[in-house]
Amino acid sequence: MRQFERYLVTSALPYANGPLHIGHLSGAYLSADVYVRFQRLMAKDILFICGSDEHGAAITLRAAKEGIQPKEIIDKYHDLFQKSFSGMGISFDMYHRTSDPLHHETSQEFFKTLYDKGEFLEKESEQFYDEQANQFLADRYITGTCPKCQNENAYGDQCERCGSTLSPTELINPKSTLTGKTPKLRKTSHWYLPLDKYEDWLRKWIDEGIVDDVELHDPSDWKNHVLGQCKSWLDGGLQPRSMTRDLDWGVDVPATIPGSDGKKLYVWMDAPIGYISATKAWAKENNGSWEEYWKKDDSALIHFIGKDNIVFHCLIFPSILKAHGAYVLPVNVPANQFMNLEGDKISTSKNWAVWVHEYLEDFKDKQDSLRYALIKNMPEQKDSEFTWGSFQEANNSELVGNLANFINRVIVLTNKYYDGVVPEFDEDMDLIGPESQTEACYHDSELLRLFDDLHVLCDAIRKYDFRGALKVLMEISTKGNQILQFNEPWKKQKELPESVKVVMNLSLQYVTAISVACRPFLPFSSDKLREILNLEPIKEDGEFLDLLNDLAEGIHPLEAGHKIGAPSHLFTRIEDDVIQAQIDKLGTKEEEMENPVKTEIHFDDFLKMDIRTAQILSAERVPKADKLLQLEVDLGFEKRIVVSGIAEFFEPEDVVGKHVCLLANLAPRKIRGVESQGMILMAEDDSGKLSFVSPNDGWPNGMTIR
Ligand code: B3M
Ligand code: ZN
Repeated sequence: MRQFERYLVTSALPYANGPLHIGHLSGAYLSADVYVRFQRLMAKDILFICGSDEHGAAITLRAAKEGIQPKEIIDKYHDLFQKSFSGMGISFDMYHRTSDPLHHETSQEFFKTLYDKGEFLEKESEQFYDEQANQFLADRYITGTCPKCQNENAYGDQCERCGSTLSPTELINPKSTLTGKTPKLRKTSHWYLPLDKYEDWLRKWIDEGIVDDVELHDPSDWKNHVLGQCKSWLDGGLQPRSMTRDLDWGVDVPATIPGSDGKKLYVWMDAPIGYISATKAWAKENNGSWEEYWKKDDSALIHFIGKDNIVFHCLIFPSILKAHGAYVLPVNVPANQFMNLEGDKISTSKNWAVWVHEYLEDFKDKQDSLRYALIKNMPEQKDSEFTWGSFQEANNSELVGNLANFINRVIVLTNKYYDGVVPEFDEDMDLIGPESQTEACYHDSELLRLFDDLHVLCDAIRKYDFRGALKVLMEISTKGNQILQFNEPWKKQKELPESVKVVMNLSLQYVTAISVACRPFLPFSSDKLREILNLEPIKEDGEFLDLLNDLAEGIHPLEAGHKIGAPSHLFTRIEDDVIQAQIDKLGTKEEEMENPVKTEIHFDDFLKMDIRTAQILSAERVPKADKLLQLEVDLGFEKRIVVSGIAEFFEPEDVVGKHVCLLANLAPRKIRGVESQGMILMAEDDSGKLSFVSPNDGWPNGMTIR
């Protein structure tokens, strides 16, 4: 493996148009966080960069639907993202946003450089234009019938029913989502990146890791599914791809470029440049150099993403970087596949998701339980599945039953036998061991075994095998439990106190090692554990490396004589009812209306109703009926008696003279002996309070309302 002086790790910039769910976490964020925390613990120079992706048609479309400005949407989600990420312990060095002026400048500079170098093709094409809304329509702004499966609600870029990739002109009966009108084709001109021209070097880079005769990375370090996707794109032949759009939200094409009017950068051109802008923002705040990370060839750029972003990070963005020049290319793109939920795809529209901000509210202080379950099940090589049942099982049997149980036993016994002071022991004394254990087992040899296990853990993380690494961590805890189980200090303390000291000292070394080794996965628990051990909190500044060096030199990570703290539970059980409540929540809409709109009717149904303006002439209570008023109303052409259930809210004298709307052709019916000839229309609020629906004063009675 090549040696690098510094690392720049990026996680895909989430679209600021909806909250984060566990699929996001397990894809691009937790994986990167484990990796970055680990490298910090190994004293590496590493930067962790992310931010909100605030451009793109999905955001403008949603704003248009809700009748608000894109800014309101991006602000809301940018804020929520920051809370969700920090709540889950995702330890970015910089979380930026693409609406920031620094990003606009940076991506414009990129565009201008590519333009000046003649890298773009300028091409005219015909695109759909909404003449009423006066704008070109992005693919997502057009719906119509899918030519493949006849789904009537296919989008201009994709049919969600049959999964086909479409182009807007393929849709049968296309409609603008803005106005519902049929859009017209109109000529427009855009700048294209000639990806076909880059095919050769891209192929050599993907297949061999070599660009311009320099070996940049070893392709065998890359995940198979990532290489597979890249190769299939390359084998299919790359096409020039438009890098601009006719939109009113996004980064402007630099004004100095002729024809830039009304043109914005394609969101997939600007978003990855967001990684660079974010690094610049970090450098500004920290007095650092962003260029070292992006331009020195001993810097490792690593993109953590989900599999749907592979083509952008492995083919398009590298092409942009190379076309610009002076930038490094990624040494790896360890994309994850997708995580499903309870047997189905995660779906925002169906609310089939575990939302991160809701989890944080429902499971206070249990961030590590979710981190654990998601890492354990990370879709590293293939799609995986999250179920609440397996989450509960992982928490209760593994975190509580194995990890917390081991630690708690060691801490409780140390406090009990030695008043919390780490015991000295006789180096030559072997462990007690079970009857069946034939080989003598010494403290030192056990620590060497721990050292080996920790090495395996480190190697797994370096290979982006986070599931494997987490498994090793749990095996270390299992071994700790076995040491206790074999040696049974609680039985031997009376007759063999010197042997018990060996066992307890060794167990304490294990617990100390775990406080460091669990850090990348379970940072919150690592903090707690350091407190329980009465050790310095971990600053992620080379502590893992120190631990390995100590063990290699025979130095005990926890010195005899050190006084630890009191026991406290690292993890607690999660009960069935809590899990059931989460399962019940799936697929239900939080903001479901209490009073949903009734099933649709046809205009003819509506026309059957004869609603007229009228005025109340007199009113009196109906005897022995608290809710009813008997009203005489004037319809202009005739007078009628109407019984109305409004007496709880209005006194008779309040309503005389009121202008009202009357359903005039409702079949008459007898109420408390009085024949009611129509119905007054009232508006009702959530609490059941009524108010009149009144035409303006001065309007004649008997007019038709429709
Ligand atoms: N926002 C797409 C996504 O969230 C996109 C990633 C940008 S990374 C530069 O899937
Ligand atoms: Zn279809």
